Amino acid sequence: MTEASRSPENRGSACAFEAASRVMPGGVNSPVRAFGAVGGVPRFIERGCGAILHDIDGREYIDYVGSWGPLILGHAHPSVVKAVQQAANRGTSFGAPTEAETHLATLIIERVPSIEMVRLVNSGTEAVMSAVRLARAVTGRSLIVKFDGCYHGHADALLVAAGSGAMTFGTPSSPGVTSGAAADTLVADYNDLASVESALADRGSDLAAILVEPIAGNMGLVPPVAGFLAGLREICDRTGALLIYDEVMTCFRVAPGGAQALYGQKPDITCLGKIVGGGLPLAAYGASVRIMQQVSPVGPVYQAGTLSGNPVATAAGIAMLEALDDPTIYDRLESLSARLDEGLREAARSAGVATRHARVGSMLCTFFTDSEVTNFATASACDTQQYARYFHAMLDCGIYLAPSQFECMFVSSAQTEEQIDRTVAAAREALTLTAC
Ligand code: KE4
Repeated sequence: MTEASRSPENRGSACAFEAASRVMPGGVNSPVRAFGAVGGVPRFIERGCGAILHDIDGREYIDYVGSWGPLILGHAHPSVVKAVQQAANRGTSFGAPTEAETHLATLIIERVPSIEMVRLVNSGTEAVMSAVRLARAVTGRSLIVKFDGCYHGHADALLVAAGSGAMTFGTPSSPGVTSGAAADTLVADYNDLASVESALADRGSDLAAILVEPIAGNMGLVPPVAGFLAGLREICDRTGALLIYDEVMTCFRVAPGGAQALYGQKPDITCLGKIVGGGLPLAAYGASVRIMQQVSPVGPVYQAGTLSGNPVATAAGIAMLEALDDPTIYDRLESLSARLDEGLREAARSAGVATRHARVGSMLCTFFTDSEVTNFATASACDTQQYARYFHAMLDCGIYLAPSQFECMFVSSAQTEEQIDRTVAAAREALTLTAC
């Protein structure tokens, strides 16, 4: 823990963390927020405005977490807030259909190339869990292939990590996940088609789906190498399996139509989350009409949710997607992100620190390693202790990064060139300070 984390100016967060830890596991409602990977006291946030987070000790941070991706327009975007207020004034939930859900579903279908019909749910976990169930039902098969280092939420069948070697039967990565729940999940190496082929040598006929983050964002940022996504498409076409893109993080982030639009690929089922909910609990999964007609109540695949398509969350999602129609937004995100990426690379060079950098659109990552990062094994070789020192040095400079080497930085359109330059200057100082 750095001096600043113990220092008086963080006393509020330290006290709040102690109180929270007495009533909630780890004092948080999602593990990564607890700073377990970097140590120290998580900052308790009082409010967010644009690109800035304000903590309860009165400190300000330029925010590159953006609530883990949803806040591509920054905090408290006026049109999102207004839509939420107006919706809430009409009632917060009805448990009955509303035209707003049709509106948001239509906006999604218009933007995401492979989606003809969509179901709104409450979280990315729920979207992916439902997509896997749907793929198993449509194909009548059981096996799912996922990739080591890709995260798809905390459904039992997907809390599965590779055992030894590149390809193994999934082994549960959490107590409480039974071997039965993991038995039909195979784990392959990202960017390695051969690792998928070798697993299917004698089981391809039982493959229901390949599930992939088309741009991996949960082992740091690892883009697909040339041919990887097309190769997964070919394997699915050849075996009769479905291809599921988990675009919870990437859709509307790297392009309005997500990674599938960016790379010109066509999955069978797409999972959405984060940005699509405008910062409120809303996610979705979608596919062709043929596939989605298998979902209850039209089809036999059961999936339900008390608050699915919630009117307040739906209003936020509509406002977010409509605000992203501003043709200058993605150009601004590209300009700001390129400026940041170039600055961080130069800062590492001038500090003499071995790093590798990745960027796709407004998703970026600095890996503390001297080797190329193309999968979980190479990502895992990063110096996570050096990342932790860098994280705290940046936090002390008022720069809020993800508290883990295995996450991404997200730029929002609310950031300014001045804030980007201030971030680069802080990185130069932090890298020099923590180089040893
Ligand atoms: P949620 O259930 O957290 O809404 O979404 C799960 C999920 C699914 N798919 C992808 C590609 C994801 O990145 C996520 C969630 N992302 C993490 C951070 N990388 C959320 C942060 C957290 O767990 O608190």
